[in-house]
Amino acid sequence: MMTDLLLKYFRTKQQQVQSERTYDTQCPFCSMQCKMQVIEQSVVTRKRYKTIAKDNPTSEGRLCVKGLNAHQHATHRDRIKYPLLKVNGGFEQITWERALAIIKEKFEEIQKEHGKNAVSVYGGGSLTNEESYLLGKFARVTLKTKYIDYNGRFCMSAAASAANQAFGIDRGLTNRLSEIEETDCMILSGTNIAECQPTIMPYFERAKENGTYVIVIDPRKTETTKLADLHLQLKPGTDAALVNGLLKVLLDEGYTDASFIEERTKGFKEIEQHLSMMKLEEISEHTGVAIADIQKAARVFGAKKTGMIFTARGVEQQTDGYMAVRNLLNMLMVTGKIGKPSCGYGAITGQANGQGGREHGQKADQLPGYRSIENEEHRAYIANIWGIEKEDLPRKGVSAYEMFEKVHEGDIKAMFIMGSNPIVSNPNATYVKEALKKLEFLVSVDMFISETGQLADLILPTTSYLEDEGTMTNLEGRVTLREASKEKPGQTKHDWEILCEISRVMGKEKYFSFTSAEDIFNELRVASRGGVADYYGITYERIRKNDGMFWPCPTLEHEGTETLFEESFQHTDKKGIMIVVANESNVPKEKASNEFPLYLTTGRIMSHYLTGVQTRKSAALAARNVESHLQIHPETAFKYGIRDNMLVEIESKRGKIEVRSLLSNEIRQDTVFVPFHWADSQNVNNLVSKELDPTCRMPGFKVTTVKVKSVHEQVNQ
Ligand SMILES: Nc1nc2c(c(=O)[nH]1)N[C@H]1C(S)=C(S)[C@@H](COP(=O)(O)OP(=O)(O)OC[C@H]3O[C@@H](n4cnc5c(=O)[nH]c(N)nc54)[C@H](O)[C@@H]3O)O[C@H]1N2
Ligand SMILES: Nc1nc2c(c(=O)[nH]1)N[C@H]1C(S)=C(S)[C@@H](COP(=O)(O)OP(=O)(O)OC[C@H]3O[C@@H](n4cnc5c(=O)[nH]c(N)nc54)[C@H](O)[C@@H]3O)O[C@H]1N2
Ligand code: SF4
Ligand SMILES: [Mo]
Repeated sequence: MMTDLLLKYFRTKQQQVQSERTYDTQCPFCSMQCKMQVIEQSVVTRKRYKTIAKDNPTSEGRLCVKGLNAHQHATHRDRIKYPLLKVNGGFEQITWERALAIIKEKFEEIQKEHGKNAVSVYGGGSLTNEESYLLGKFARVTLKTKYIDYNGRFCMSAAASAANQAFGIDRGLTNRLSEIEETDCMILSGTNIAECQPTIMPYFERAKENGTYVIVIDPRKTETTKLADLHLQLKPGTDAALVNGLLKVLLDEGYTDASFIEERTKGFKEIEQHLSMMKLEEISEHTGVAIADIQKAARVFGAKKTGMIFTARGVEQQTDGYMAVRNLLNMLMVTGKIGKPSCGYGAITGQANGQGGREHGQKADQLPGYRSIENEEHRAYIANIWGIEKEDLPRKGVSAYEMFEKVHEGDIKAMFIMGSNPIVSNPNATYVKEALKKLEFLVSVDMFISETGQLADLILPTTSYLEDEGTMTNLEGRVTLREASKEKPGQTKHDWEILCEISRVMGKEKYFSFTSAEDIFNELRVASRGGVADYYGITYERIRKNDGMFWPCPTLEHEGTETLFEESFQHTDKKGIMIVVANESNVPKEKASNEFPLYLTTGRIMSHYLTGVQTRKSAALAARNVESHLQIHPETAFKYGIRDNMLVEIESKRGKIEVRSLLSNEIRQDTVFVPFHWADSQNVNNLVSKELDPTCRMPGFKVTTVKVKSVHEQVNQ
């Protein structure tokens, strides 16, 4: 009796929390950048974590399942905590001193033999603004290479180029989130917000409650398309043509805003002429959308007083993604539904810092503040801030995927990757893997040994969203401050510290003498001053005080700009530019054939994030989906002898993968869908073609033609 009581007493004692600490931070995943608090409880020798939401103006105190479980990867035992060197095919722990010495030696040796451009840099949209800025500076000042690009090329490049060309500025949302609730009509094209930015949903749900008419364009039914009053379930890759159909109805039936077109835009005449030759029958045939539905969508959008258009990767990740988005922007301009309350455009940004990461210089052709590396004035301004000669600034390089072509061609011999897993995220992945193997020296800076890391010669351990402080710019264009304060695990270093230390050993210390993220931000502010993405008036103190600040914000007195284009567009003549868009891409898309009869489209599911390196480590998230799947219509499955939950081989011209079938009525019969969160034999990018959009260099992730067969049958044959 006594022993039982004693045991009980000790057990309760053990279970008691010995101490509790809290860390305020932001979710590391999507562009909503939900604010959160991670609670760490120490119980005897073990630590337990849980995440709770924190109120803020964007996510209004909500978190989705990924955010709630993000601590599971950040505190996972697989986090790398020391520099790792590849020795005889395995990794050995080494000191930072040795790692830095190796980097210096290899980079210098390769550059001496093959020129400065033989070393390349590859960044990512998870990096803070400070780190994105510094990575660009590191490439241009420390390495003096022109070869730098980042994973945002696969993410925001089509929408960004389209908005830049049409409006003169690329900021995800042109107006406030709250205006969504008040708009009369909206078009959601190729965006699955319910699974990809779940905490934004209440804005759209409230719009529905207020009577907003919702038109969605997606080849699949998703949680998002449930919002729809009208779903245009088009054939993948035919958005540009579909929008021509919508425009044609708008023009033919007089839904245009003549005074807006006249006063605020250019290019209408050419569009009018172009559309006069088009036939709705042909568009309907090409897109698979009924004429009546095209007419209905156009008539409702045209007739309503206010309207907004949202796009994401469905319409953008195409070899004519730039043009397809331009056509949707044409629609806003002909109807005068931009620059007014509850009217506007939203490119739903993807990654945590997908917005800020595309503004401050990790792009091949870009300098901070959205400046151009080919513009002499811009070069002079940045060279002056950096204290170098303008002539020493490299020129523009090539896009992310094209860097791997340069590796195959022998121009690039080394690569420094910070925050990306290109083997899984690039199209034509087998070719990319071969390129990475070909490199003389590959460095991966990551929290984990990713699939790309496995091929690296050196892996440098970085910090996570719990430890690394810095600013991020969310999907609204609001600059937020991630006040991460947890102590760094093991010998990890922040990305910005790593860049400073490599620059130091390579003799460039004076350009990288930063002691904090805020220090870097203060240089970024000046570097961005006068640029399109002007952050000069934003300081850490002002961000804290105002719950984030919108750019452009040119002075310390300026309040920040929530709504764009109220008076004029950003081009020097203040006009918005419309252009004629062809029904079909200049870069031909694959067409279903006898050999490859189905369209494959790729994308995301709720519980995993991008190449899955982080979310596959989280027990709670992995449990929801342990492996990839092929979403296929039951009739199509029947035709190919595929039953539910069966291993299926999917083959394109470029390769094969094997995933399990998931029969579903929610997809077109000529189309299948596979998420891209898994690697190796489930890496769907082994199937995707290398063709790029000629304007923005976006790959066509959303259309590949494939054949499918059950693996089981094959064995029996
Ligand atoms: N859960 C989760 N959330 C995420 C991410 C994640 O990996 N997982 N990633 C983040 C990032 S980086 C990004 S970029 C965003 C992406 O967010 P989204 O772009 O919304 O996500 P996707 O699943 O890639 O594609 C969206 C939709 O496009 C549809 N689609 C496919 N082909 C076509 C087409 O030809 N035309 C049209 N109109 N639609 C088509 C798909 O059926 C899909 O429903 O999500 C962010 N949020
Ligand atoms: N088929 C197909 N392919 C696609 C897409 C698609 O829809 N279909 N979408 C594309 C899109 S939109 C995107 S954004 C890309 C993304 O593709 P990737 O760039 O490969 O993105 P992640 O999977 O996030 O890889 C990030 C890596 O960086 C690490 N990491 C995370 N945070 C940090 C950090 O702060 N610092 C450092 N140093 N490392 C960090 C992670 O552990 C992970 O290994 O994929 C693209 N590829
Ligand atoms: S994944 Fe996006 S919506 Fe979900 S908690 Fe993180 S930031 Fe918020
Ligand atoms: Mo993305």
